[in-house]
Amino acid sequence: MDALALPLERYLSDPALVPLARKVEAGERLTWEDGLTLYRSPDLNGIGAMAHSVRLRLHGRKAYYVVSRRLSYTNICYTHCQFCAFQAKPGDPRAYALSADDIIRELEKPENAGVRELHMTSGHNPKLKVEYFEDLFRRLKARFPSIHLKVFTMIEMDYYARISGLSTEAFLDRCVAAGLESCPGGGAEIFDPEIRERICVGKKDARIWLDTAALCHRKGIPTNCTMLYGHIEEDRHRVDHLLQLRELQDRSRAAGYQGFLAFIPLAYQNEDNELSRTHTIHETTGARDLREIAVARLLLDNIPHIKAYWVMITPGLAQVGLNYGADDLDGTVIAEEIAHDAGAKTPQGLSRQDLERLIREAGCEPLERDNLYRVY
Ligand code: V47
Repeated sequence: MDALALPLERYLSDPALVPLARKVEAGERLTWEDGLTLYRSPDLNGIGAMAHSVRLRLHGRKAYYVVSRRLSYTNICYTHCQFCAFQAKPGDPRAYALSADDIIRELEKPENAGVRELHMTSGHNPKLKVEYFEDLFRRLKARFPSIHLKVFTMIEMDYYARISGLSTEAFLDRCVAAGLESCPGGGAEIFDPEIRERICVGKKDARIWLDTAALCHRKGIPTNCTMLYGHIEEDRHRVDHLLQLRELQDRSRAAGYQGFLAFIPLAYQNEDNELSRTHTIHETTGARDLREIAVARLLLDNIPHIKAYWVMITPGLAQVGLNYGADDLDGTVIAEEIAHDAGAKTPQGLSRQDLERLIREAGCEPLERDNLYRVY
């Protein structure tokens, strides 16, 4: 069954959702107020059904995954994000910075055979300049030509350009010439300035994140986008964040660029970080995580893919997310640090077989993809 029987109203128990269901059915865009209604309605299954109908319209029962490897070239970070347990200051016994040789040696290990995407995000380490990245990317591409290089959050790109004494555009051009192919969606957190000031004081603001993403899109570099939820933000901050992403995607698309490929809701992991030491913040719950996936599918009508990131919400819930608006389980991951340092209890990686079983048991068709969603 590749469509839900209409009208969508039949799946709702909350009358406040009926006008939204009519818009979803007609392919009309949801508004700011609709976003708040989605966050406040008790009818999670109704919201899930609406999101699932959009997902079925866009992707049928296809569910994507990628054979990927996470790798952070350094955890040394001069920015102070209160939610982050991964960062280390120089002198900290945990602090590290990997050379190109270290990274190549790591990727040569047998467990990385078959990796098609190298996803690298890291700290803001003032010792790493553009020459480090050019050398790294060139050598990686020479040694592993078929591995796609997906590197830098928008905030990292801005940081490494500045400390290299370059404009972001010049930095990006040099990295692309050396082999950079796309960018992950991290670093967005929550765009609202007051919340940002409280969870990542001093981190570059929403404008920098959005402008850098727009620049990547203009240069033909696709990016992803994220939102960190489940800490001290409120419903209105999440609606605002999602609509700012939608607005940028409208502009990138209108100018003929691919823009954002996927949105990933990131559930706040609350261990070993300053934010959870200074505030009482409970782990997100399954209902909360499913709602984020569904709301994203409904509001982000111009972003093709929604990922259910099993590392942060567990493989079982990510699997359910495939029926709540998500069409992508991200990937094998292999060695994740950022969420696990902050308390994630999920496995370090999943095999291709694990991912395919999760997808099939959710009633979907597993498809191994590359970074641009071309199927192998
Ligand atoms: O940038 C940091 C966030 C991001 C915590 O693009 C935290 O395909 C939760 O960007 N709890 C890294 N989140 C992860 C990321 C990502 C993940 C999956 C897929 C893609 C993609 C991108 O994680 C960071 C930051 O925003 N983060 N600390 C924490 N305690």
